[in-house]
Amino acid sequence: MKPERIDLLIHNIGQLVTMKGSPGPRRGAEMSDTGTVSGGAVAIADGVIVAAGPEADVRQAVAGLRTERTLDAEGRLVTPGLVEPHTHLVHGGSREHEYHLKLQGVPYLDILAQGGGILSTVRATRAASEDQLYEKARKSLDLLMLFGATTVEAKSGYGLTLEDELKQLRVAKRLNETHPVELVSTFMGAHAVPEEYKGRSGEYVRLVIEEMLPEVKRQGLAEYCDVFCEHGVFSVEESRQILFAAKKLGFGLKLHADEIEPLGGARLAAELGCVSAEHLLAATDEGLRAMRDAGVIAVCLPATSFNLRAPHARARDMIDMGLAVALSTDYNPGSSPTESLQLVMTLACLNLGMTPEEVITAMTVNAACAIGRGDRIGSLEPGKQADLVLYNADNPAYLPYHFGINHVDTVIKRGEIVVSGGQIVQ
Ligand code: IZC
Ligand code: ZN
Repeated sequence: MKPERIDLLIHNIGQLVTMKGSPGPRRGAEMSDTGTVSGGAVAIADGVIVAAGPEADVRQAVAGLRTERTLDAEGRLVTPGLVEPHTHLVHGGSREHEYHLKLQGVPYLDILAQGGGILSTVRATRAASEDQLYEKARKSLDLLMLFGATTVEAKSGYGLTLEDELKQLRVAKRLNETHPVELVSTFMGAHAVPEEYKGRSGEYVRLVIEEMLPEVKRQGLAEYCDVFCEHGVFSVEESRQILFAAKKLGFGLKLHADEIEPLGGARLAAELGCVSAEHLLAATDEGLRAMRDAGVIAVCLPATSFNLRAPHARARDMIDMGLAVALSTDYNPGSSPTESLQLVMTLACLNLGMTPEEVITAMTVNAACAIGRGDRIGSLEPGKQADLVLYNADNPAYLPYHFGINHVDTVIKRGEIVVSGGQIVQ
């Protein structure tokens, strides 16, 4: 339906990355097609895109309509709002007290096995009030937004009791209601075996399946269920049981798969019809082919590999095999304490062998599909939500190239300017 007026017309855009075309996700060679036009404009009404493309076409499409506000992009690069499909956003405390262990070369899983790592954050999260968790997560969400994210997935998994998991999920719900960034919630009660269940993981798995999953569902606090399928954490069989139960309850499925050891997580994600599988550093060709054939999106997390000084996911091979790849910070207090998707852009180019065009695809349309939002966000096309980012850059390659700084000038969420001149609009 044609609107009666335009709320915001952004004109004089240098390069406009539209990602228009297929509903997504983009697989393999399609990931290079970003639908970029030079000399663009975007017209927005009621938080939705009315027209996006070459400025002359957009002006023609909205001719005769009153325009409430215009924004001169002054030749800047514009992309769809970045979509962050994998974070452990809500948690208490931080883990710099373990940094010296990590620097000495103590492996991530050893720190966990000694009662640190995730379990250290579990203690801090249990001890924190809901308001404290909210305040801490809000600051991180502000940073994610300042670095260009307009939608963010957030996992629980630092409570590991029913009440503490619900507490984390309620914080994510409140953030979604109060912060400009939109949140998508994932229940991850199977993130670690809590200390009080040490040596009794089977009993904890039963608690997750019989008590936590049904109650999270009853309260409508999460859309997805995720499991840390890893040596010494949850086995492939335990992961299968949890995800199978979640699927029956109507959750979408995600899986931390083959991050450190090649356990067969990729194959399990394909078997269960997960929307995405994450990490995949150790995934075999056979596992990746199974994911491709089942349409599971591969979410790569190069900041985690960088920070753990671990091997890199084979994103180049994945794309060449025809998979759809998405990218994420994996923001969490242990393996990846960063909110910068722009740092991830650089690491994806340098360490995963991706091109800047593939990186933008992986952070927009493919990331949107990895959280079930491909119909509403991830591209700039008529009818889609008006989420976009203006950068102090001329072209996509400049973003990963000039690294370690923030290029974002303006962020627009649902048609509202929420960041301007690199600052949050109060
Ligand atoms: O807190 O260490 N990998 N879970 C699985 C994490 C990293 C988060 C953490
Ligand atoms: Zn994770």
